[in-house]
Amino acid sequence: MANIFDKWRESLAKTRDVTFGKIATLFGATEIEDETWDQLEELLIQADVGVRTTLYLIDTCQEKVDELGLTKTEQLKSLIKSEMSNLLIQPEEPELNDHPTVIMVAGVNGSGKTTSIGKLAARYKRMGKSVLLVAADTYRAAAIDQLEIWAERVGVPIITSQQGSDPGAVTYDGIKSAVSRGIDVVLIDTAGRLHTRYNLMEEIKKVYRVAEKALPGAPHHSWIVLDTTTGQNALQQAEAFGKAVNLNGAILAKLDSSAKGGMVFAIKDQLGLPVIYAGLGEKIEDLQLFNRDSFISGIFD
Ligand SMILES: Nc1nc2c(ncn2[C@@H]2O[C@H](COP(=O)(O)OP(=O)(O)OP(=O)(O)O)[C@@H](O)[C@H]2O)c(=O)[nH]1
Ligand SMILES: [Mg+2]
Repeated sequence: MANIFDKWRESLAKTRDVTFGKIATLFGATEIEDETWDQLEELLIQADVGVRTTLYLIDTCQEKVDELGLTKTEQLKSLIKSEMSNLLIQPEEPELNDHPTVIMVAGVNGSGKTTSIGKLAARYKRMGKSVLLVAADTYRAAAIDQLEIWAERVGVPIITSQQGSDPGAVTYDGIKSAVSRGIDVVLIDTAGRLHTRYNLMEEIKKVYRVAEKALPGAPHHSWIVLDTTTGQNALQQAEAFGKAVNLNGAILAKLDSSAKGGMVFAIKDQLGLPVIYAGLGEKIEDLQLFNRDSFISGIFD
């Protein structure tokens, strides 16, 4: 366990050093003053927590400070940590009980979809599940190659089609193939698309409809991959994808290379989505179940 904790700490170094570490220095043996709240507000916004979530946190903490009669900033520190923790959901490993369980992965260009799928395939395989990858990013030949490399590396089968072909068709074939082969988990890699491009968002809706046609109830999970380095922008992306398709979770990629880990707090607060997995590095085992406690202590301490 110590290992996992260290890994989170190490991956959160940028977020801690650039932003939350400064918040931690506000807390000491001093008295809570008006200025403390102003500084806290400013630092939370700088930390990509987002204006709405920041104001919510400040309000809630101010109320509790009055209610409990707290006077010292060090008391405020544990209060804010626990209120921040309340903004996060501790996820459990998603249920993979449907045979097959179809998981659709979407997001903007370069957010980390294909890499996250490769890591998820390895994770589920380690859990004893049979996994099939579907290359529904048919825009670029390189995208298909990239997923093929992951399939080979992890040792799982893959369904592909020609570059430029219909992403719905390969999705359909992939799910049908998984059903007939008795596969446990199907991971569908979709093309990166800007959430502002109408046609591309219509296309992903179609891919979802095809999945449902291939297997009623599919996709069982639909996750958006958010690049943590984009901070608050990622929220607008998630909102737009959520309007197009029925998302039930987020994967936070590149937490290790971002100073903007504060955006995590807004995901549940503003979008109602749980963060299920987090990318803590480049290695195959670096996609981990989001850990609320490790996250909070990793950014502050
Ligand atoms: N450090 C780090 N790098 C990551 C992580 N996840 C993805 N990357 C890197 O981010 C880059 C883009 O990842 P991809 O998986 O290709 O992203 P994508 O969303 O599939 O991209 P498109 O298919 O082009 O839309 C690659 O260089 C990955 O190695 C992570 O958790 N940590
Ligand atoms: Mg990709």
